[in-house]
Amino acid sequence: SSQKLFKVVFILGPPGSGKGTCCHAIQKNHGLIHLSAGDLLREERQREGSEVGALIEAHIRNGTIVPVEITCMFQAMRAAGDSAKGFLVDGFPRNQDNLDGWKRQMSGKVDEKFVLFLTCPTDDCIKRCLNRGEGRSDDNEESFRKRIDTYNSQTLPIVEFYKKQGLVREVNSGRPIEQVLEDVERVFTEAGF
Ligand code: UP5
Ligand code: MG
Repeated sequence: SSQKLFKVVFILGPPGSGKGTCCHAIQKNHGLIHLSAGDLLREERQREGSEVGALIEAHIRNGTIVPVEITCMFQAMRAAGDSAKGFLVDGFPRNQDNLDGWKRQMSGKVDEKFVLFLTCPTDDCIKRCLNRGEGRSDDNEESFRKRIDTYNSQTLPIVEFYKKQGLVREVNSGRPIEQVLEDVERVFTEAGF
């Protein structure tokens, strides 16, 4: 068909592993549009008149994953439109429900380039989250533990799914940021971005 495919790179990794930080750098240098699933949910939670704000907040605090119908990813991609060179999809898909919803909505419309998979020791991740200072309601020890449990049980199997397709590019993000970004840049350059 003549329909233009959206180029997509997924960014996955544990809470606090540096997904957002890496996306900011890549967005700047490569003209890709950064869509953080978590940021989109936090925006919807703050929106006046939102009917799902309380539900989103409950999931965020509890480190659980909202039903894919509530995830704002698809609308955000559509809103960005045809001018986009490609998308950095940060923190999505995180579980089988997300992946099923993604396939339903997006198959035939996207060119999945690769998954940037950030790995970072849990001890470093928790320190980063507790020191972030943005007032996030999930940046406390109890919520962090729940986020990491959800990540291990539900998100890692999604990384495995993409690994079987040969699409996973792993970068150790438990290092100084300059070193992390150097490797991340290389992954994007090698992929033709
Ligand atoms: N930092 C970054 N890199 C560093 C480095 N190399 N050295 C030292 N410090 C570094 O980084 C975290 C902090 O570490 C920052 O202060 C940074 O400066 C520093 P950041 O880039 O923000 O890490 P990131 O991986 O983006 O961490 P985040 O906390 O955003 O990850 P989560 O996956 O936990 O959060 P997200 O916003 O994606 O999701 C939040 C919740 O929303 C989920 O738990 C879930 O409840 C819900 N959600 C859904 O339900 N569905 C979705 O599809 C998405 C989210
Ligand atoms: Mg983030």
